[in-house]
Amino acid sequence: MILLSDYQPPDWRVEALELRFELDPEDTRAHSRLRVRRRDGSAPGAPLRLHGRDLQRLSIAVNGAEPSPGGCVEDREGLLLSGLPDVAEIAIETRIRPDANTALEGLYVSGGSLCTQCEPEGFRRITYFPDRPDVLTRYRVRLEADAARYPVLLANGNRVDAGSLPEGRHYAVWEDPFPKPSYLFALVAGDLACVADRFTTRSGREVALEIYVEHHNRERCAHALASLQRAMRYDEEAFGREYDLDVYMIVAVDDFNMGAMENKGLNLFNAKYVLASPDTATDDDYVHIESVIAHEYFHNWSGNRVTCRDWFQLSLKEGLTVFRDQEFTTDCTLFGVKRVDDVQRLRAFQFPEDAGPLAHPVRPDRYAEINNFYTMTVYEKGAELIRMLRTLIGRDAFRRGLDRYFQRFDGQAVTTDDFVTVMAEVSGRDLAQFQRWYTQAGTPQVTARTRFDAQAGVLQLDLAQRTPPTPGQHEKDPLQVPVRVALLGRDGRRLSARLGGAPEAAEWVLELTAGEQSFQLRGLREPPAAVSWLRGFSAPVLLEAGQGTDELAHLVANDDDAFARWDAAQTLLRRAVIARVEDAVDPTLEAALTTAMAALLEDSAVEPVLLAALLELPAHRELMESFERADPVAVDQARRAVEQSLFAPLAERLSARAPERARWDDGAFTAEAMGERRLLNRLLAVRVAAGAEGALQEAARQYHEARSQTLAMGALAAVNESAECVRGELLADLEHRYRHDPLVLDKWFALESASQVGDGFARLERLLEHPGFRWSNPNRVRAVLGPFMAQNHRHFHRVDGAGYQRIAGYLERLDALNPQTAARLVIPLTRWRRLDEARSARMRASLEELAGKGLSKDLADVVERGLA
Ligand code: HT7
Ligand code: ZN
Repeated sequence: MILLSDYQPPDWRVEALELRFELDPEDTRAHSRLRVRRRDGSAPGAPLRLHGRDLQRLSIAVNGAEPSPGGCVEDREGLLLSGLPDVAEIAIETRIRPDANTALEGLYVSGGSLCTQCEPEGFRRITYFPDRPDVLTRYRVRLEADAARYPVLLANGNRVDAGSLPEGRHYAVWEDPFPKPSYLFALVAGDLACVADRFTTRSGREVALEIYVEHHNRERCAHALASLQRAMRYDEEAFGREYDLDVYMIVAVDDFNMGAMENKGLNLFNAKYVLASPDTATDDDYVHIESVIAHEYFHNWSGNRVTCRDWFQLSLKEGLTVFRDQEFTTDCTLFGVKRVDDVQRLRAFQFPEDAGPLAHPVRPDRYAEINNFYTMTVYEKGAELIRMLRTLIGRDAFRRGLDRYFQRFDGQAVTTDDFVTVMAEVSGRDLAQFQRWYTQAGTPQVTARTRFDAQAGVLQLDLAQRTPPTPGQHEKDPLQVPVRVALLGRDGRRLSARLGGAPEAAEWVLELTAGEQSFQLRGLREPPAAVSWLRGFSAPVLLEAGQGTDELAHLVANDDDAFARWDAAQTLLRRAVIARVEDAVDPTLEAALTTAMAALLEDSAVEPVLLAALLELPAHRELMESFERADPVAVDQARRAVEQSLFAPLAERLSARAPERARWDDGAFTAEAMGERRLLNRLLAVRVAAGAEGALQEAARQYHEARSQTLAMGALAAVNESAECVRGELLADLEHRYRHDPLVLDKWFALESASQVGDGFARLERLLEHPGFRWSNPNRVRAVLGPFMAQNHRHFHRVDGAGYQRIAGYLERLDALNPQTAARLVIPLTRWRRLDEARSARMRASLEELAGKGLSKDLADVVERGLA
């Protein structure tokens, strides 16, 4: 177990690093030359730790001589060199086999290319080095390879030399002028097409932009390139950050464990987040590509120029960069509905994590395997903390704080405390209590009640907070929670009032800091008809305000805050589903919901994209969190029953509100067109779910006539739970058309594995035998196993436990190839505590059985925490 409290600064600095690679998939030689210097103040005689994993060491020399056996000791971590002078030059030659590397960490083969993934600890699989983020150095890298097989040779920084070598080989030399930690190192060698453009920074520097893909994909890069240019401009305008090298390169690879990687000047991307054309990518894909491209680009400052001191500080770069990419997508692409999408994701994925056995603070204080801490908590909750800081200190101070942070810590490896300290400095606020958000796990539960004194014109708001215990943290302290509120009058407009001594306003941020606290809004001339709570989702909490159906319906009809309006609808919908799960159908509530939805469908002022979100029921994953224990199949059925009962009476209105399909079916990447398509698809799905007459035929027509993939996929998603033959026909057509296009085929895999109709086990087996499926490709494995566990409740949660057993068997097999992917996919099996007793016991048994199988460190870590 690695503990934050054990952190010690490095004893040695690496002043410079030269690397020379003789690249070959079966036998790569890495020659490394490090100049190291004992750090001032380090313990006298402290040895130098060089991490290394699965390396074949061919030679090592210290200042030109082989070290004595006692001076160079090999252990589980790598090499320990002792007796070194204060300055030394270390030369090491290692041999690695990229073609045998199925873990996809370090140097490996994808398609015909050689590529690397070093974050967090992949560099130690390439060569011996102090592989920790607080050791920064300058890299000079020479790549040598067969010229015909690998015409493109890339590494970080700027290319300073290139040329031919005997026997058909060639070389390129790259220098990165910015000191960096080893996790940001990258190299690529391959036969790739380059799609290029330029960007002129605001200070007039010319930057070459280059995207490298397999030759047949060169037509699918335009969106990624345009996204990069938008992100670069946005970072200058919104955050004052400019790019710093002569070239910015992105390489798309098929085999990749995650979304993308921000290596300095040379990003590596999962091809899924680069390639797009209207017929092969949906609007959601376009939006994701844009946001991942932006995210990796933004890391150039938040992560690369200012990096993390240790891996406990991961949220320093990830939380801040997610916040930055969310702002970008809000301002440039999705506007108001972006917050709704983000909160939906947070509630469906981060809240369950924070309430389960894998809960951990945004800044964890211990880990067994750091790969397992790239979580929704570190990323998404981390971004919420940054957002709350901005709410608390104000936009201007926050922006000044960011400038000061980047300036003060440029070229350094720092902590989340350093970040908050700067924000406290620029704002003059005491943020000591705020720091608890970083150290305390769990989602705070906030309750809110109001009392109106009509005579005095005062509304009293009583708030209370409580954070439930999480693994290893039983007692919780109160947090600083910014609760943004407004009041709506009977006419639906906001009311003005005064909070404390502040001037009259129509929106307030209540700062809840104690366990229980009251606030008064004064000067009200009429009783508020509704309280709009937690506007913009001002804090990542579960808020329960005890509002009645009428008050919530008033918010659904009138609230001018998109999030709060949507949230009011979600509260009503959630209540309706919970009532059905508890066998207590609430006809009054369902009728009120139908009336509210009917009014929304008639209201032309509601933007299509928001209307689509308002018509959506809370996700199954989120609903499961409403119960201590639940039968997931029953929750799914209740959810579908509510959808059916709610929308069946609205069939005509739903058709009447549908945007004109032909007009919007062009794949245009504009907020307006994407909003119309989202509404089209939502209305179709709702009509199919409600059993509206002709809806299935309409879906088939939409699929066959679609020019954009958004509408084709919308039609398929709508029919995927239908037992009628139309489902089979459409899916067969998709498979037939795209069986040679892996990214589209993944969508077919996902639809097939998610569907609860027919024999889901037999179908799953067939998918795993499909010629397009490979156990060695994470995208394929995720596409087949992920939706089965997340959506195919009838099969995954079969009462006899057959679904759990099957998945455990697959994961054991996957673990032998790719531990990181196996460790992520096992997470649904750790949720056994939340299931009804029969399923709970069976899921736990499958997890226990898996635990006894001699697993990788990655998978064992999640399984053990899941069982604890
Ligand atoms: N920093 C990169 C992410 C990364 C990652 C993500 C999940 C699992 C393991 C990982 N190793 C590196 C990309 C990013 O956040 O921008
Ligand atoms: Zn990131």
